[in-house]
Amino acid sequence: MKKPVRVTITGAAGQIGYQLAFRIASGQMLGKDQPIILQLLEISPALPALNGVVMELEDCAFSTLANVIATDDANLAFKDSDYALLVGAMPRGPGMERNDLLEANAKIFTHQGKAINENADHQIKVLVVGNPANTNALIASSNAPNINPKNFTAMTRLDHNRAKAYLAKKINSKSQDIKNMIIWGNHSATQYPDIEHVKSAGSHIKNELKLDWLENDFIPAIQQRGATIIKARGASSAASAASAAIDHMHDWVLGTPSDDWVSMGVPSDGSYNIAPGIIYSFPVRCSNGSYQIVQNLPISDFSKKRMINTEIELREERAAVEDLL
Ligand code: NAX
Repeated sequence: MKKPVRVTITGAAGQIGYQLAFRIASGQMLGKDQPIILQLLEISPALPALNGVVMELEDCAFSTLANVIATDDANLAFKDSDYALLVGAMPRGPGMERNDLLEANAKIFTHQGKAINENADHQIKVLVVGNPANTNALIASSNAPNINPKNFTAMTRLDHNRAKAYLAKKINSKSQDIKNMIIWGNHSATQYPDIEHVKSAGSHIKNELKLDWLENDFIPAIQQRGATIIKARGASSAASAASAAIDHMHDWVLGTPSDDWVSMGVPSDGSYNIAPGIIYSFPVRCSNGSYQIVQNLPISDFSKKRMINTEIELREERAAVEDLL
């Protein structure tokens, strides 16, 4: 067994947190040989519920779970943390405009960015799940000057996984045989799920798909999948979101297969002419605990237009919270 690592989950008593805590504690994120100390953060009114989660974690008797800390103090929750999954966020309430949501969450992610800066291990890897995920990640990063901005990422892996599954169904393949999917941009309805580089069992699939299906079925279905699930379930995606968060962290730490890449929201470095200063989803390859944006992919005019559209939304989100950066 290795030395234990500390994993912080915020919003740990919420829907996604309830899935994540058990899967991480049982070794599904970092491996069965990696002991975990879970550091769970909630707001004060949710502490009784969080204590219930802690009791259930104990009752699982996971061999990989070394300790659990449950708290409403961000400084304690991020103390010496090696990995953080920032899930807790303010949901969009009735009558709330997009900018109200941005502002409410900006406060949470400013506070947590500072707590990470002051308490966490400086090599910490951070995944932001709470929405608006890309801009929340930017705010947290801006408030953590001691941590490399590359270590703050946002989750578009759920969109990536959804797109693979949707394509596999369409062409009668298996999700695991669909490679080189890309989600560009924001985790929002402007995201661009790009199939132009996708291969199934080693062959490009672009020519098997009609433009009409792409434009009027596939792209809107992936962009709206979250809303479709809310309509069906009466609650937003939780198990699939937790699963995607685990995939994101697993691949970042342990690497991507040599014949594939994944989508991650990461600070733009100007690749593909996307403006630096925003957190934008790119195709990335991971190895030795770091990621690199896949370079030099040919981009069609069809794609370019959609990549710019989602970039514009992220720049607008950034402008709305500029004073916090
Ligand atoms: P829930 O409302 O079930 O849980 C959120 C939890 O966060 C609650 O228990 C709440 O008490 C806690 N919380 C609120 N403010 C906090 C703070 N300042 N510190 C610590 N905890 C805090 O929501 P859930 O369904 O778990 O979703 C969580 C977030 O994930 C939402 O923002 C949601 O929009 C977002 N999602 C993001 C996805 C993505 O792909 N990036 C997909 C799934 C999900 O919709």
